[in-house]
Amino acid sequence: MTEHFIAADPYPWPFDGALRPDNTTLVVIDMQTDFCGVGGYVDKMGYDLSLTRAPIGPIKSVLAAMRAKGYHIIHTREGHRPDLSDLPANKRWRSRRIGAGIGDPGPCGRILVRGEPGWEIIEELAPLPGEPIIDKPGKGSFCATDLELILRCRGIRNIVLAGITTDVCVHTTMREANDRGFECLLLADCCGATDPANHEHALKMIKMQGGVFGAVAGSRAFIEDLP
Ligand code: C5J
Repeated sequence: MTEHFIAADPYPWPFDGALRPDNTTLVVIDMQTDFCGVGGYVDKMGYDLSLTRAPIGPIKSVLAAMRAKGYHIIHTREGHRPDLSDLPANKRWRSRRIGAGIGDPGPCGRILVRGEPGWEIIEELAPLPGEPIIDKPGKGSFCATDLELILRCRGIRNIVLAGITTDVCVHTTMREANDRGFECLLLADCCGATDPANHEHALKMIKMQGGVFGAVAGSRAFIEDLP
């Protein structure tokens, strides 16, 4: 079978050139109002929204390119049940310390609670019918979800990661996926963190040890190289 590679750092991705629409998915992580919209969780914590909004345009372009070529697309949302039965006490306590208590009322409804306006994926990146949405109570997309089952059922082994935040939910998901044997590529300009240095350091961590968690590419090179 023909081999295809994306120009990536620290190695052309995927490692074996087995890149096809049937075995590869984009996972768009937590592009919710709570993480990049006015009045959401990240805004309530006082962070600069331009950092978590920066990837919206690049993700839009990658979504269009991958949808056009028939690749799998999966979305995730971080959030908790309305009765907060899946919210660990320490997670709630920490969020309240910084003035954005998970489960408490805010300008976009109860913060990080399923079904509330702030928890919704932003309109610009709305999932299309048929694209699975993974609801996760934690930072990693594999913990307490059916993501791995869906990937295995579809025969997916390559994962392209986009979304927010680079250093928290995207990185945790990449590490979880890597340990399960998935071949991962993070698109640098399709991610953003609440701190620019954390974003850069998160990228550097991936590239150590020959690509300890996978590889990193830019969306433009990715779209150009995508078979
Ligand atoms: C955070 C996330 N940062 N989606 N969640 O709490 O990265």
